[in-house]
Amino acid sequence: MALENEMTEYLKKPIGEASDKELYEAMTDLVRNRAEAIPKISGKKKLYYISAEFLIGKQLGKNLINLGIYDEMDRLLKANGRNIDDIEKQEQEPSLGNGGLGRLAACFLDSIATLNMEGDGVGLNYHFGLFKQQFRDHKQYEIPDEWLSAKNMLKDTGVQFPVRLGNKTYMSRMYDMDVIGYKGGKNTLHLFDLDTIDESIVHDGIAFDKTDIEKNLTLFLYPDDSDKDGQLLRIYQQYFMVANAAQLILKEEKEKGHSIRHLDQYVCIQINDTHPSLIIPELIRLLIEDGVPMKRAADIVINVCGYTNHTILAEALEKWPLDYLMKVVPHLVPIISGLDYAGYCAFNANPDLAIIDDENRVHMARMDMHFSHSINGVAALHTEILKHQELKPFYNVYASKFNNKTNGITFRRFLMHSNHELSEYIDQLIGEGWKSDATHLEELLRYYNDENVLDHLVQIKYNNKVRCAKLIKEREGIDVDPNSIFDVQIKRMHEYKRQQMNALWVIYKYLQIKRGQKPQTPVTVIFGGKAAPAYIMAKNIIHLILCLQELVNNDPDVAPWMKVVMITNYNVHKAEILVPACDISEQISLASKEASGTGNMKFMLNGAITLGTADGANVEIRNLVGNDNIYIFGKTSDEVIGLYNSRGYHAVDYYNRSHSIHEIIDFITGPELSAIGDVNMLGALRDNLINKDWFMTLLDIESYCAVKETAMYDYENRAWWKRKSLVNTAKAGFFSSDRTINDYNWDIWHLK
Ligand code: 26Q
Repeated sequence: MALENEMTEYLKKPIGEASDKELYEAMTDLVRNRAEAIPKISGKKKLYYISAEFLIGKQLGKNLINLGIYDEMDRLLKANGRNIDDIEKQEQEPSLGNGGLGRLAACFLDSIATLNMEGDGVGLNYHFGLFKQQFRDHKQYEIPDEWLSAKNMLKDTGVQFPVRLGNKTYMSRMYDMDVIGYKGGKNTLHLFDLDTIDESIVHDGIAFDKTDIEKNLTLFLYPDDSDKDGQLLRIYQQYFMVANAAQLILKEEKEKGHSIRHLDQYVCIQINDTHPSLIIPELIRLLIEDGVPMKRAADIVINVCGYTNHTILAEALEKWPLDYLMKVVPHLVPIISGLDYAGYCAFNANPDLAIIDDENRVHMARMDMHFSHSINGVAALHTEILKHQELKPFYNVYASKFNNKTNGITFRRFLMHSNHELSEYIDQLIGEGWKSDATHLEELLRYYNDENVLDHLVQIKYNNKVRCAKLIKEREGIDVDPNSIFDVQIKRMHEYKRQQMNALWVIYKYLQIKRGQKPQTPVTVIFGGKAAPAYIMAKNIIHLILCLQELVNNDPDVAPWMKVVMITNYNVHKAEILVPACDISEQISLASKEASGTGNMKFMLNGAITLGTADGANVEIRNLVGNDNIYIFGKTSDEVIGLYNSRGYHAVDYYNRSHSIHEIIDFITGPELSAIGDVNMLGALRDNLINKDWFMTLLDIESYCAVKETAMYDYENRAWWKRKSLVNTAKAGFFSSDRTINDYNWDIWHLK
């Protein structure tokens, strides 16, 4: 009753008479005010998690859950003939991230607040976030994502800091969003912006004048950096983010009566990949300004900072030309040169450890490793590769700084919110203990031989597939059968993730069906993901998938047995509908290249079976569920690293040697697809697969097709499959981000 009164007060009319938009706005106000009343968490030490991305997803449903009023609100709305899902749909999803790195930051904020640790996020308030994806003529187009146009959780704090960019000083503005823990306290996500941003300079999709910092600085996440102006803009963004972070930290410390000279007693900073690395010279600069000697300043910063690496791909390890930094942050260049010189003296001029290389490029990750006390990878295999391959020179001199922190996901969003039915059924089976200690999910194994429970779980999966099929019909106009196998690959488009290998499997299966070899159960192959606007090959892969979608779904011989769906503008909200509906989770990166993956964990938790390579966290999933409950294929990371080192991989040999590979690859430019698509794009993709194939698709394609046959065959054995599914959910507790955050706190932050 209290909630109903509160709602009608905001609405000024009965619930049944309000529009969905009015209800959404009233509920958002209600959440904002409830959050206001929650005390801020305070502890011995405070963490600042600085990140270019916070892929936080829609806030309303998650906040209702964390406030403990989701079910009550759901009942109240139902009693008034309304549906909570329709109201949640009114929210625009904040487009502040790209993929795993940004989603991880969001899961971490949720867990930090839930565990009552004092820790805020610091990032940028991108007006158009990452672009919005559209498809036309089987190609990706990008348009601005106007996520700020609807009511949201941001608050203008009125706090402003002066930030020097180049030779001018700009005033920033800080917007805050409350981060409400599950039955816990409250922290803050701080997003910085400029008042002078001019959204009207964007034209023709997402093009704009890249030189006009005052108008463009926070327009987009990852503006195209294929030219110098784009690269300068990225450095401006990065410095703007950390200069604000530094001033916020010092302001808060001053308010608490702490001296900047004792920063390391009260503050820790986690550097999320290299994008916030300039926080290191910036803090050292501020300490020196305060009269602290350089060496002491560097030691304080080392004690404060921890660095997380998320990738071993060379192109993602940022190296900025020193003269670009000279233009953007002239006041930091003497500091960076000083830090480089200190390393030069300490390590006998070893060029592998130099921050500034002999081409005058500044290696951001190297600066992070010298001036942090902790360097972590994001899954066990990834950390081992960092230690013994990619970052070996640093491991040789800083072995004790290296540690692993296997990623995790928040079960509040990826089970309680996205799969409400399963979540409630789990409560019935084992109680609610799993919500505060996720390892309790193992108690589900008690039901390993309980056919009633297993069948109920199958029914929940089916219901989720019906909901997903509805989304696909509404958004993509494609009919899919909830009784088919849902085989799902949703993630950023990248050659190393090998969506192209899955597309080649579609061709393989298409040809089989055309020859009369039909699968026992029809299969629905679902893709979703965005390609970076300047990444030609990723766009070519999208093109192939969209052409296959058209060919396969319209071929009456094939469509009853296989459908292909490319989800438009894949985002967190769509993930929440796709993940609970999945039977087979595609995690098929080239071994050694996927640092961890976190989608793999979301699928596992929701009872999908992983089909993947021995890469990233897949290895840890296998160790937990055992070989009977996962499908692992392909070359190992040691084998792949060996092939790179010996330059022993030549895709063309695989193409020439195997009739089947030859046939599949040639199909890309054959008459069927040429009639649908762009022959230049398809030709470039085929050519790349035969002559370059940097991520060794053809190396693993045969074992991939073989294992997928096995998985589809096993799916027929329903008694077996439902047990595999149960084991996956039961063993997923390890991947709770609560566990990950406790590990960070124990080894790196020491917050409480
Ligand atoms: C770098 C230079 C220039 C422009 C852009 C970038 C850039 C942008 C985004 C580099 C990397 C990213 C994002 C990386 C990312 O999302 N990595 C993922 O992080 C997850 C969380 O740790 C892991 O699970 C994934 O394996 C990893 O791919």
